Amino acid sequence: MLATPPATHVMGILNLTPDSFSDGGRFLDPQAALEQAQRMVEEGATYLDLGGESTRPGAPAVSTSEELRRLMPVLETVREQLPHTKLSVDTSKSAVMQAAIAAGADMINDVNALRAPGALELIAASQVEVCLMHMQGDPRTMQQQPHYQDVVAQVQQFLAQRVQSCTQVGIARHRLYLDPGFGFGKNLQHNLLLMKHLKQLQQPDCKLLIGVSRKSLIGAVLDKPVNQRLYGGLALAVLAATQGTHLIRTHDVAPTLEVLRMTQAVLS
Ligand code: 8Y7
Repeated sequence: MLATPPATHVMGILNLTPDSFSDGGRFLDPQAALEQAQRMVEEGATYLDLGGESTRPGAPAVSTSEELRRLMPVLETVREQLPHTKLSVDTSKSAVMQAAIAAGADMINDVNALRAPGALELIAASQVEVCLMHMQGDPRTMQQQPHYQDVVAQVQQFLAQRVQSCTQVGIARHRLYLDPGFGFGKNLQHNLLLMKHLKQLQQPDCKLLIGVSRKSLIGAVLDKPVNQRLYGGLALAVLAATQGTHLIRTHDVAPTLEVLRMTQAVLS
């Protein structure tokens, strides 16, 4: 018998890198970002993830000042206009975390799992939730030669160690989301194994978060370009939900919620 999984919620992606919202490629328009944020909330997103640092494979690093310049006007506008939506900020930099928390962010989504100097202590001194994501290598080089003896066991061990580092500084487990980091230093086989065995990544009192929206693992299986990966992503959302995932990070809020509601109607 399948145990009733916890309800799965959706986190809408609000990308603030210049290729997404641009005005001559130099200014990010908070009003355009707000409209997309409002659209995703109307579609049923409970969280929004705001990111000013591109973490795509091969993407160049962004300075702290540039990241803040992209993020803060949008965060302040969205915070004011959507007071009941949980706002997550996608960053690995302690200075950006601190500014985001001061501006009312509810969550820090860190693809580097709080490994920057000062990050753990800063989060411990706050009340925010955190996503700890696994990545092998760094965004510039991670897809060059991903290698594991046992990808599921190694990702599980990494996440367990990061949970321990968090609890040691006083960050309670219920504030933590764990994420295997699909596509972050993983080849297709690694990604498929992690999805098949997602449940093994659970840690007591922590939640699971996954992000697979439009990613290349879908493209590789289905031979589809990035704008035709929705159905593949929905299949992965169902597989994640049946393994107890609490939060799914996606560009496609409405269709993801539709498959989750149908899945939960059967499982509950
Ligand atoms: C993920 C993510 C990205 C993910 C978490 C993309 C920022 C690449 N992917 N954060 N960020 N999990 N927690 O294609 O899988 O969205 S960026």
